[in-house]
Amino acid sequence: MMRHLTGRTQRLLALSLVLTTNSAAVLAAVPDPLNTSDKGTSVTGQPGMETGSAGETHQTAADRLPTMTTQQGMPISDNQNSLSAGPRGPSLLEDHVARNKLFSFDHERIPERVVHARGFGAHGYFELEKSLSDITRADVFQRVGEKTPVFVRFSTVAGAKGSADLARDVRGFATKFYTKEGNWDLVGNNIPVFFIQDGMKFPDLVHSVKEEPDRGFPQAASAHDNFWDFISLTPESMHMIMWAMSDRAIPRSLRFMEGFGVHTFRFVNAQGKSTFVKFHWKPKQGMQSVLWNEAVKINGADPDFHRRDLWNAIQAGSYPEWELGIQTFDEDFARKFDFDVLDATKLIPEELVPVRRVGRLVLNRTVDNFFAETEQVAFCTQNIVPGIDFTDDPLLQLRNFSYLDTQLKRLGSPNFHLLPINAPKCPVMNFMQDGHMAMNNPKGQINYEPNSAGGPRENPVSGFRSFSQPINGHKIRVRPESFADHYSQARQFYISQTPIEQGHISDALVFELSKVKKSHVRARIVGHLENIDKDLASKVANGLGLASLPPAVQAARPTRTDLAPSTALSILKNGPTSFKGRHLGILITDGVEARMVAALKAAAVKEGASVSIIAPKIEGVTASDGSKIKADEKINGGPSVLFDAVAVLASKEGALKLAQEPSARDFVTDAYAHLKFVAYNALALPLFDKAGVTASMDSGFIQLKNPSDAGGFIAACRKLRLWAREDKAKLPS
Ligand code: HDE
Repeated sequence: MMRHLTGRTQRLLALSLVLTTNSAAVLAAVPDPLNTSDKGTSVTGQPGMETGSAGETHQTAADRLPTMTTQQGMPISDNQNSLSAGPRGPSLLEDHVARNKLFSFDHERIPERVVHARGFGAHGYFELEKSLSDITRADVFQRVGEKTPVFVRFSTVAGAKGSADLARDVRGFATKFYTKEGNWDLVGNNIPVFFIQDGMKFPDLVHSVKEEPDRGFPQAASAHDNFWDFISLTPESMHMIMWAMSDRAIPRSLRFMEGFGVHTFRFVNAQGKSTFVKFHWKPKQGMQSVLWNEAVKINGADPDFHRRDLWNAIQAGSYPEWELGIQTFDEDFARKFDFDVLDATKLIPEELVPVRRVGRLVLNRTVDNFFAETEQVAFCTQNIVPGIDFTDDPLLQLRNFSYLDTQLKRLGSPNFHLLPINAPKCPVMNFMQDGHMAMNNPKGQINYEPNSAGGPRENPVSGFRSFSQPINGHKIRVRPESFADHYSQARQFYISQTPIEQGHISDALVFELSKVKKSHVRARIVGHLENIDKDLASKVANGLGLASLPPAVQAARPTRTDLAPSTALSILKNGPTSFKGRHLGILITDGVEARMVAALKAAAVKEGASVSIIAPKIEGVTASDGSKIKADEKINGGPSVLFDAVAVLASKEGALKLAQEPSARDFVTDAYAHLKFVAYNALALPLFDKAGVTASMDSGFIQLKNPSDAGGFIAACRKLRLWAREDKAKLPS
């Protein structure tokens, strides 16, 4: 019926309908479709386009808005209706305007990354705090106080681009340093070791963890037959499995996790001397993870939990920071070390080689456009700079081929380095030219070197020179003997954990293996665990319901029991001492005491935490003094799993109503089960009664009698969880 109307007439009609059918108050809340000054609705990104200014009438705003064009710049008269033969006739192929629009739309996607598809990036800087000029000539490590721009992309590995953030998975931690001598990409993970020793096995590892090919599921989950079958036949992965089954694989926030370069790299100084180096990122916010039961629920409540958290923190000016740490050592140490420094399934305990903090990474700017930056960023391990070099780690060597190859496929052009997110911020000068989407072509007659005209020349002094490493050997396919110990460091990791963390590892193994249908695979994994720790193997066997322990898997090397526990490997032994950067959820009802809410909020903010108000209705509540308190979430959209600590402040009537609401009862039962600190006022107790937690209320439940009690509650929250509750809050394993 509206086919004959132009777009503008349609909009005006829609507006007049709103005007005639709604009260003025309702209309005020309806976003003005023509006022593009509203955040998020502006038409920008095209040269010469400006947004309208607020306060104009609809008609004049529409008249003065910039004219929409095709990609060729031709003005468009109608963006609502395609060209057809008569009002009800077929569409005409001649409609170059509609075809131009659909053409662009049809190509909006590029191939998602095969691994690390789901990611989230942010800009920031790296500031050098200690000069490393004695051990590396890398420009980024010369001048204390100098800031180098960076882009960091965090990711999960196994899931597709649209998968949930809290999968049990390794997190990617990839940093692009835009240095004055070229881009350096440190493409690391939040776990310092890897599943495999040789890049040749990477496709098998990834195939095994991804969706099973006949059914296309499960996605973003290692809890299935293929993964555990592969792992059970790959003893070298056992150290990594200990990490992946630990709480490291379910971080509370991307801000609360460590990062690692994983491989041993080289620093090379001005004299050409090489020093081995391992890179670490230490979060200034401290480490924190979720519980598995919590992770599962977060994935349902907010699959974007991690990206939203990072976005919110940066938008609020609470910029996450990491310290860059380095472990450096020479050939002598490498020779004496119990394991091969080229083996990416091994780490060097911090107790043996301390981590030296040399600078800080600050993330202070979210992206302007997710696709242009986070999706199109192309990390390549072979992007190194003078002063940094590779080692012969066979995983790293194959990565150096794979990343460039992958970017060509994903971005479709050898000129992907010209995209702003990938372009170096220092001069780029060479005679490379042409190709897909070439934008920087040489000017003039000369495009070769040597030439008699001038132009860029190689520079043997400042240019990149590979470390002059002697190489000799037979051409062979073999795994070195020095890579053969697969269990000793897995054991060291396990015994370095607190009993609570050890319990989480065995629980995770039981959970994952219980999803495996093939019993011989389950048994084989237990056989590996016996080589790591007998008690762990028994716990898992018991959790799976095995009648007896299966035979231990034959080990290539016996497990060493003389490796000392390393404190640095535990999250809980290194926990933060503040509630800073954490998130408090306050559930309130009509009739709440406004002073109490305000005091709690103020105490949290003073600590550096953020606060969300949850209420039965999104418009908020009317407090006992008649004031209005706005809500950030409606109760069923703001479950307690989204917060680090919670409070329930209710009136008598409000609490009785909440007690009838399943999501309000879950709010408190989950807070209890997830060992959170919970503040409440006495009138809120009927909710706790109905939820069945009153009898279990322990020292983690803190009653607020007066507003002055708020500070004490926030101080208690610094512990993040009441671990002592865990044994009572779950089924004994
Ligand atoms: Fe990757 N990896 N990887 N990887 N990796 C990719 O590159 C690959 C490995 C890591 O946010 C891919 O652009 C091979 C170790 C991160 O964009 C691909 C091998 C570590 C990211 C690829 C490894 C990583 C990737 C997929 C074994 C930790 C995300 C799309 C030889 C040190 C970067 C892409 C981002 C991404 C290949 C092993 C970390 C296919 C062949 C070990 C953080 O090229």
